[in-house]
Amino acid sequence: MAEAMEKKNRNELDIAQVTTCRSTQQMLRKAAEDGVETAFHRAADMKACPIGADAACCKHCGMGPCRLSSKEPYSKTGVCGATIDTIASRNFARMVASGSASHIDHGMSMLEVFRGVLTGEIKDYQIKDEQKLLDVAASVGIETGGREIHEIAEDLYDELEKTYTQVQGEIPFVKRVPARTLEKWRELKIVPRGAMREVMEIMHRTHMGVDQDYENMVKQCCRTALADGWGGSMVATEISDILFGTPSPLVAEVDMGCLKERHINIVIHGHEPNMFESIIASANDPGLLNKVRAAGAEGINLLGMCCSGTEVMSRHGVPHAGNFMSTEAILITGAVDAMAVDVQCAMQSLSSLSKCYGTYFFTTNPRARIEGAEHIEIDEYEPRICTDRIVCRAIERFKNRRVKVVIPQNKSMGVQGFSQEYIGYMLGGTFRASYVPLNDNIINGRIRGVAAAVGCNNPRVRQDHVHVEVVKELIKNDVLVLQTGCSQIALAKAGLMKPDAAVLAGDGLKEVCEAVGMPPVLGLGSCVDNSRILMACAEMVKTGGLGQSIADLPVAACAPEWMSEKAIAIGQYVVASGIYTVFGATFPSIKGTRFHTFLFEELEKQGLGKWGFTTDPYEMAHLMIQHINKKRVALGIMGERERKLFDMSDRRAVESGEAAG
Ligand code: NFS
Ligand code: SF4
Repeated sequence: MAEAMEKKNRNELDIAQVTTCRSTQQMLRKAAEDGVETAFHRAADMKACPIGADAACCKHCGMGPCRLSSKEPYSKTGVCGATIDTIASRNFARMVASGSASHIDHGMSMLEVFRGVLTGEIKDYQIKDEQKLLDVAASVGIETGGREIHEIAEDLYDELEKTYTQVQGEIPFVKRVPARTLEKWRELKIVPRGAMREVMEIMHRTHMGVDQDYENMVKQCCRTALADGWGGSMVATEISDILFGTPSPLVAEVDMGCLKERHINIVIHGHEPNMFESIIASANDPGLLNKVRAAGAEGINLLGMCCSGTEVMSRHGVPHAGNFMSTEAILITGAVDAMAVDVQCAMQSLSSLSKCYGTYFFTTNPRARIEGAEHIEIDEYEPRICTDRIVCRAIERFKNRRVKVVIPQNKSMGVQGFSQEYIGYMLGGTFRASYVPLNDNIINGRIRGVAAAVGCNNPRVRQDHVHVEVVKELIKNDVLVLQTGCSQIALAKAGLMKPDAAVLAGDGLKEVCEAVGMPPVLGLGSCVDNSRILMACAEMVKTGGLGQSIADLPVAACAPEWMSEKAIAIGQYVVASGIYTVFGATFPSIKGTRFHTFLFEELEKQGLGKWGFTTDPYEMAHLMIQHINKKRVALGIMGERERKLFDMSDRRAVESGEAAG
């Protein structure tokens, strides 16, 4: 800690202004006493680079780097003559490539585990959900009638591998895309061939002197992002369900109050569920539990954070300790005996911060080592070697705890673990799972529409504030909200995943929630589980009455506090799928440039969705609601009273000129 204390005196953080998470607030106060810093401090110290924020710089070759002015008339170009639109679209495309590649590679890892299970080389995991296997196989055209499960599974593996390796044709899961939407993609030539090919092609096109037409670049952004949403991410979700079980609702606890003083606290933070699944087995191993007792601990307390946490909470009810901007704060409790990460969203600072508090910090994935972390690499063929070792090391830390333990006493319970399948059962009944009741309730206006609220935290945004406020405003206006990732955890901490949160909903949505006994906000899991939201939309189109394509649905999406390139990839595939998508925090392009206008207006005119932007949660909610209303009008399902209200708010929007984002 001394080393940290020597750092120059930093501006005092206005703690209540940087986060609304009470546990994180408490830990930030403790951080000040302890003299340690977090991303909140660093964000306050480091002003975001204004040229970078506008995506107006290029370092794609040695003639540059080139910095363009973000002031009109935007006539300045790079040394090679590249315009602001070319440079911004290339920067955007590389974000899409990196974000998509992250989900795609994650999906590939899951598929590799699946292959290992099928060959019998991996014995620690099995096919757990045969029904899901059959459903997924049938959805990509594999014959399932009268065949052995194993045979079907092998065919499914071969088919899904094409998601990655295929060089021509269409990825397998486009078979799940509503016909009209797919037709549109074909017309625009944005149907993904194979994920590897699409990512490779973006890297090629963004090289100096290749694609210098922002419209053409955006096409490849769509194609690559779709290879994520309907490809890599969807494979990750479906294979995880097949191997570890499709989630169905259960009660789970969230927040740092889930830490237990007399237990060995192990936090798993990252994205792939397999390491987590294995450590659950380790934590129940009788031999290891003997060691736990011998160490004087009352047990092992496994906790998740970030997306793998959300995923495993959805499947098994493992408590979730917090979202992205709480991953540093939880170390400040001193209560974490071990934190293990795999891939994505693990800040490098976790390594030095864990040293300050004597927490043992582990990396486990060959792709992601962090200086100062102890690397215990997971071997998918024998995952227990890694996870047993992490448990043993955590026991050692417990015996040698030297710092004072301070556990914030905040904890919230809620219902988690919805899936697109379960939404069908919940509304339609177990024996006739169906989206008819959902569509009916949308058509009769009890539910105005459906919104997805997803994505990260960002230290430049007051933690959880925008997530919580936008969702409250949506449900108040009868919009059913589907959630994943850090956004889901923000709402869970705020208590919105309890069925009695329905009192916060508008009368129509409240009536539906009370009849079914569901919360107005449904958590679907991790960021790759955004593919469940795509499937729910496909199901709504298939069920009928709400138009022919996803773009017709009264649906909108938002990522209020995004920070990662993965979020941009997700936004792009959601837009390409036909959905209006509003981002908060910041947006990597300059309003008024042709590239920006293309993303925010032109894509919709082509029959896809479009982007939107605002940092204000209420404006965000109302941009989404207006869009949902616009779709309701087009579908002819807008009631008279609503139509009048819509006209009024619509006029105001036009007058204030914010409709374009
Ligand atoms: Ni998804 Fe953001 Fe990370 Fe998950 Fe959280 S920060 S894009 S929500 S943990 S990936
Ligand atoms: Fe500058 Fe063009 Fe090179 Fe980019 S590609 S660094 S804009 S010269």
